[in-house]
Amino acid sequence: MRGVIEQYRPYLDLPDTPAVTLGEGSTPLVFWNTWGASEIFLKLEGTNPTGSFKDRGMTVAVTVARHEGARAVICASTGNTAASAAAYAARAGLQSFVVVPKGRVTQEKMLQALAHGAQMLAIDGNFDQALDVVRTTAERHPAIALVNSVNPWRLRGQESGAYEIIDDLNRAPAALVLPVGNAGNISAYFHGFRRYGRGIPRMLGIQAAGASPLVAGHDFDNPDTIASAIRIGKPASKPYALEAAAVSRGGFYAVSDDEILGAQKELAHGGIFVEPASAAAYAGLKALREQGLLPAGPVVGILTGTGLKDGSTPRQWIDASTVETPAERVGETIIALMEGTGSHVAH
Ligand code: AN7
Repeated sequence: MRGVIEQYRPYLDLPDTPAVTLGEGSTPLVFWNTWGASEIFLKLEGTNPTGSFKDRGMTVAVTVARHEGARAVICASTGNTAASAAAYAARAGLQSFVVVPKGRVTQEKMLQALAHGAQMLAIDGNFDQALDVVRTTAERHPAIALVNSVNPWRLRGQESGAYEIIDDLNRAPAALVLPVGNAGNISAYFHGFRRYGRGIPRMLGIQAAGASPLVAGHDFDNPDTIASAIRIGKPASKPYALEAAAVSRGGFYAVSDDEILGAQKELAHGGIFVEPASAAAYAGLKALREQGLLPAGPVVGILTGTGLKDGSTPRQWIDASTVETPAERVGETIIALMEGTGSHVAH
């Protein structure tokens, strides 16, 4: 694990300064299945050091912040940016401040940020309002670097996902399918493919139906979905995202919370555990397949974060399947379960 900066420094136009890195990037691109003429690959971004794709951009943003003399970093977050910012700030010896929508961030993500020493500030409001607050704060205080994806260095780092896919497939895929919240990632991938100069896939952005401003064509004042990471009603990178979809002949599609949960379960039963926001990408792949909208050739789904970051959602289907049994009856209980006979509860 060399880290994004060492791997791709010539593409990043960075100042000559040591990298703040945790060995992010180089994530697995897993062949999943053949669907008609499409070969489906899934990129497991949950294998990054803090469990999400945010680390690709954070290594670059925090490297530059430290180089420019910042004393602290600040971000608004639905959780993953917070965890990543806190970890990279800790690595760099900087303070971190995280503004979150109160009660709307998973415990696991809060725990991560706090473990790395972040100061958490919870506001009565949603992500979009939190982002407004941190933008104003960073403008007024030059020693505090804003590390949301409105920081161009974040997006430069996230472009590395596109470079890796081309390096792995030895060509650009026919389509890229990814979940969209603030629309930073889809913008970064688009610019990454463009910069790498080996072709641009159709950029297909998936939003949760209750938070789907790019599908509906208007902002959402009260975004609502089980996928808390992408509960965002006013995407900051909207203009870039619209350009990405238009230039690549892609588009934006909405999936329901039920489709997201079904996709999460299907992936888990295939060995891949992701959080609901990431499952939205797979739900999108399935919906596009149904509608005959997947092109022939390699199609890559970006699974943005690990399932361990949101225990609340899958717990509903996990609790039902644990069998209590006396130790001496474990063997016979298993045999009975394998044969599909007998009671699950061997008391
Ligand atoms: C798992 O952490 O916005 O469209 O504050 O955590 O680039 O915003 C997270 C977003 C997809 C959407 N998947 O990416 C935050 C935050 C996961 C995410 C997205 C997020 P963008």
